[in-house]
Amino acid sequence: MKQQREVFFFGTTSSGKSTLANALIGADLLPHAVQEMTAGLTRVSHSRRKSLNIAETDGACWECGSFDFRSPEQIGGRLREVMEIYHSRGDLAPPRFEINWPTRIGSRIKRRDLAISLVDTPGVRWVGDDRHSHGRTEGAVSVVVFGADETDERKQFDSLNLAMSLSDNPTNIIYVLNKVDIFLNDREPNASARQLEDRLRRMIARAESERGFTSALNRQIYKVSGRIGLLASVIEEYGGYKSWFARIKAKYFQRDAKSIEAKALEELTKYHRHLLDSEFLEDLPRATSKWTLAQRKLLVKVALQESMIDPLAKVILDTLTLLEHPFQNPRELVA
Ligand SMILES: Nc1nc2c(ncn2[C@@H]2O[C@H](COP(=O)(O)OP(=O)(O)OP(=O)(O)O)[C@@H](O)[C@H]2O)c(=O)[nH]1
Ligand SMILES: [Mg+2]
Repeated sequence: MKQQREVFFFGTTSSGKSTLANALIGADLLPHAVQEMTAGLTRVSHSRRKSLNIAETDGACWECGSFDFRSPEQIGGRLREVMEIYHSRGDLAPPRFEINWPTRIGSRIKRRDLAISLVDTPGVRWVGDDRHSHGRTEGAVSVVVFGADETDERKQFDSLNLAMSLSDNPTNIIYVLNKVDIFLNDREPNASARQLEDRLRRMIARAESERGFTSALNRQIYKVSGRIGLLASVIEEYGGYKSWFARIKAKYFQRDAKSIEAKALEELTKYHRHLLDSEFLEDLPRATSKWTLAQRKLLVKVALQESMIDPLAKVILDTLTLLEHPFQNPRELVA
């Protein structure tokens, strides 16, 4: 029997929770949008099978039950439809989705007795927003996502408090500063990100001390770009870049692989001037459709590195594994 371990995503609306979860999944499954998007809870469990189940919730006026959907478009499209109906009505119980999917992060788990689920939540929308009735996150890892473009500090503090109040142990919370790509145009991108990071670190310390946690640890804040990570991991998967076997799988077994790869590549090229050396840029044809496989592979490799998605996946998996050995956990030793 596998032990199921959950990873919850918290944060203010539009901080990029769904985009980041998608990047760790390696597919564009969870709907994301400029305006408030996610409604209800969506659990994505790592599995070799692909499926979608929509739970019967109070007043649900959408089709519930199991769907034999295999492509990210089908699943993401259905989630979006249901979430839009829910937002437009306002009087219904929030929907609940269960997805099985072969996730990028889950495929890195070597142990056969451990299984991972990612749980996407709706954002904290206003100060005091308490629509989160999903209960405590005991025995789970919580990822608190801060958007680098968020200006409302009180809302950020509220989302932080929510994650802390639902968690049984502050060492199981991972802090992420997302959208750091917005600093790419700055003269000193690292300095801009560091300033924000310092402010957030002070905010975390304040929230911890208000809860009576006497933390001796300097909380780490992981800087990522969910957007770049999502695009790069989707291209890698649907272009079959990892091996000849992956290329055959993409070509013959993944629906719409070619168009999914092309769409993500087109999007990613918006960033390529920041990612690639000028020498390399000179040789690149203007149209992405004319790029060679080697050129596409290089862009994806650099984008994945810059996005810091895989190092974040490692931190999440390390934290999940530590949950089983509480006495290796520094918090438990000093408590
Ligand atoms: N530049 C940039 N934009 C991002 C990044 N991640 C997400 N976004 C954008 O931010 C907006 C919100 O992203 P979502 O993933 O929907 O955010 P969310 O936190 O899930 O939002 P709710 O579900 O509504 O709470 C979308 O327009 C995304 O494209 C990123 O790393 N960089
Ligand atoms: Mg969302």
